[in-house]
Formats: sequence, C-alpha cells, structure tokens
Amino acid sequence: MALPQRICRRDADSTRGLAEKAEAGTISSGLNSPMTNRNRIGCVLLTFLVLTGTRSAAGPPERPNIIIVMPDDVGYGDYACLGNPIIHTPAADAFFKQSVRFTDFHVSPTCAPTRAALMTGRHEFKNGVTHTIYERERLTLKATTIAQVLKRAGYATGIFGKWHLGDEPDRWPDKRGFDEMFIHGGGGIGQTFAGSCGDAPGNTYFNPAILHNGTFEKTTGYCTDVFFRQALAWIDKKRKDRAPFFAYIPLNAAHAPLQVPDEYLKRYEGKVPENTAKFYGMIENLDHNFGTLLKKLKAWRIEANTLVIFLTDNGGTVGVNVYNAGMRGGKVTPYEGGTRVPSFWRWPAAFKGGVDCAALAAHIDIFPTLAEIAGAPLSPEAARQVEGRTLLPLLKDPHTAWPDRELVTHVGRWPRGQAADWKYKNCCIRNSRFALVNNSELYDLWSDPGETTNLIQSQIEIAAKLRAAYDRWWNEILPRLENENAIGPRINPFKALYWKQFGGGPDAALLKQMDPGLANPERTR
Ligand SMILES: [Ca+2]
Repeated sequence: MALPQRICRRDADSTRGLAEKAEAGTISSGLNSPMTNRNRIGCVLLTFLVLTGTRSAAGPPERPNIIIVMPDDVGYGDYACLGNPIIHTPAADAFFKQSVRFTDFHVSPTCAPTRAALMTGRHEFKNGVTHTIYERERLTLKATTIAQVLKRAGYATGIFGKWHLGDEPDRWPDKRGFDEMFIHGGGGIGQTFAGSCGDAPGNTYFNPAILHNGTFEKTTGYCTDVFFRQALAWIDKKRKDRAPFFAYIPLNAAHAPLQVPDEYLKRYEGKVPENTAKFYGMIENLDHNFGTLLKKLKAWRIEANTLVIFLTDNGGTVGVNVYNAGMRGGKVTPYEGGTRVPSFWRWPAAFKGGVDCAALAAHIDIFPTLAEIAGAPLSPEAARQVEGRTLLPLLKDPHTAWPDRELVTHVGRWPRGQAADWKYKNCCIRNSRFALVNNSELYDLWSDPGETTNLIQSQIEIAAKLRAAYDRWWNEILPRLENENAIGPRINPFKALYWKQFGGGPDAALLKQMDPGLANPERTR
C-alpha cells in the first residue's frame, strides 16, 4: 500500500532535512522565494550552452520538447500505480516506472486556481483567481505566462483542452503565449454560468464544437480522444519542423458530467457505484490516449529528449470513497486530499526515472523549472512574479538538499464582497511536516498523514509560526484580488461567437442562466 511507504519516505527525508538545515543554518520560506543564485547560475549556463550549441558527450542534453498532460478532477488515489485496487491505468503505471515521482506535490484545491498558478509560478490569488466562475476565474492580464516565456525562447506552443482562465477573446490563450489554441470554454464542455464563463451551446462530451485558433470546429468523437488527436497532429508537425515545442494538454475529463464511451464502462460496472464506474471509465479512456501519446513519442524518436509531465489539477472527487490513498478530504477542501496529486516527470536524456522524491513541491514550481530547462531568460518583472523554485536539482537527484518551505492553500469561493471575512475559512498553510488548517487545526503529517489528531493545543509554537506566515501572506494578497467586483457580459462569449459563426441564439431560459444580474443576484450588490 502507498501509505506506509510514504511515511517511511517522510521519516528519511526529515532526518536528511534536519542535517541540511543545521548545515545551512537557516530554514527558508517558499512564500516569496525568488530563484536562488545557484539556480540563476544554472539558468545562465544552460542558456549559454543552448545559444552556442556547445555540447560534449557528458554535457547537458539539448533543450527538450515539453509536454504537460493534466487530467481534471482526478486524485492521487485514482491510479493503480498509487494503490487504487480497481482502476486499470497501464499507461500511467508504465510511465510511473520511468519517471521521477513527487510524493508530496501540491496544487490548488480547484480547477482554475491550479491553472493560474501553473501558468504564472505564483499563488492564484495574486493572479486575481479566487473562484472557478463569476469572472473570478480570469487570469490577470498583468501576469507573464510560462507559454509566453517559452515562446520568446523559440518554442512552438500549443494548448489542447481546458484553459479556464478567461473566455473573453482578450484573455484567450492565443493572447497569452500559445501559437496554437484548441480549447473548450468555461470550466468544462457544455457548461453555462452567468457572465463570461461558459462553453459553446449544446456541447456534450461527444462531438463537441471546439474553438480552434478563433474559429469553432465541429469535431467527431469523444472529447478526450479529440484533444489528444489534435495535440498529436500538432506535435507531429512541430517535430518535423525540428523546433522545440511546448504542448499543454489539460483535459476536461474526468470532470463531471460523467459521460464516457460504453466500452470504457464495462470493466467497472457492478464493482463500484455507477458514478464511480463512469468516472473510472473516463480515466481509463484518458490513460489509453496517454499511452498512445507515449508510443508516438517513441515511434517518432523524440522520446529521449522530450520532458513529459503528468499531474492532475486538484484532489480527488468521485473516486475518493473507493480509494483516497489514506488522505483526508478531496477537491474543494484544504486538507491533504484536496491538493496532493500525482506528479510524474520523465526526461530520459537528462535524469533517471523510477525514483520517488519526497520533497515538498508544488504547481508554482513548474514555471521556473521549465524556464530553466528551456534556457529561457526571465524579465526582471517575470522573475519577481515567480514564487516557486526550480525542481531541476531534485529531478537530477531526488535526495538533494531542499530547504523547507511554507505553502498556502485557500479554497476561495467566498460570496461576493466577503473576501475579508474568509481569512481563516477553508485554508491551510503547510511545511514539509505540519499543516495548520483553518487556523484551528494542526496536523503532524509525518506521524498522521490522514490528519486525524489535532495538535493545536500542544504544539503552540509551531502553530504560531505558521499562523504568522499565513497572516503576512493574507495581507499581501488582499489588495491583489482584481476580479472580485467584476460584472461579466450578459451572454457567454463562446456562445456569442458560436451563434455568430453558425446562426441561432439563446432562448429565454438560457438568457436568464447567463445574465449576471438575474441568474446571480448577489453579484449586483
Ligand atoms: Ca479540476
């Protein structure tokens, strides 16, 4: 089982960590940690090597292609390689054996927040993202995205799937660093929410109309098959161009509604509740597509120098009642089960796979890691934006020194205008050992990974230190919540564009559902 192994790894890591801290004489916070000098030097060195083409047999590989595959609403416990006793995920399991696996990797507790943090290398609230709807899913236009950074460094950049950081045309990914854009709208195919957040009208997971570089295409097939097919065709073209590429493949599956091809349902029917069977079927379909992608990389002989990152976008959902890897909570909670996700990294030319890394890592680390790997220089502004750390030292040596840090989780989603009252609600600040939840619960994750025993009364100093760091963070983010009072348009932009292209329009019920004043009266207060 995964759980006892995890405790052992953390114990080993704690011993190592204490020795490292004693040696360094300091424990640093990850809340505002810029790139270290060592990493900056590494970045400059890699840039030099890339620009000059210098490469010895023992030197670093050429900068790799980069692929991120990120299923939606799938948790740590939803993979066979991570202990799930029922699900069939052979591609992820094989990939797991070839990868560096982060065992304490955290994302945000919901969809748009994780995407905002991944794209910018900093907490989603600093990007104005405090919800998944009501304009509060929109990524600030002031931020620099990792796609922009990679594009400037010469990468071809493509997104295939779920953007969920703003549906208005000026917020589309093609304005945020992606050359190629093949996306659905809102937070999921077929969704409609008041204001700007919603998909094309009438879409389901089968044969959806997808926005392709500004024009809708009526596709054929199941959504996950469609997104992978499009991504593979684009990758095939780019690899023939011999340009490095960044393919970002954030799938909408296995987010509800639980629509799945019948053939993927059969294995689970009767073994688990019906909804879980559908959910597992969606994951198995995704796994089949992931396997096809990996086979293609091999057939195209670009496997060795392609970095493939596989992670999910928040904690578990439908599957947590069957298996949750011993964690408490799931999506939309501040507990471990809300944010700790699979995170597998494979780059055969640069680092050895088949190993676990127990260091406390997060989605905000992806930005600086990719920038360093690509040898992409950051503007001073972008460097200041990034709160994460490069993971490259850990990828090369999973046991290397990794100073402790503090990471903040906040579920957000407060009612309009009530941010200030939500300071200690649905939140957590954690370091590698302790988690302070809702300012009233303290857990020792090494001895109690299931977060069952509240130590708030006995570990007063530890709680006070975490609380002080949290208070500083909260004061910093409050002035940055730029979308709190935004009022969206009366018609979802994706729907308006679809009707402009194909004809048609909303009926009275749909108009009411989209209207920010009628459908969501608290917005007008
Ligand atoms: Ca999600």
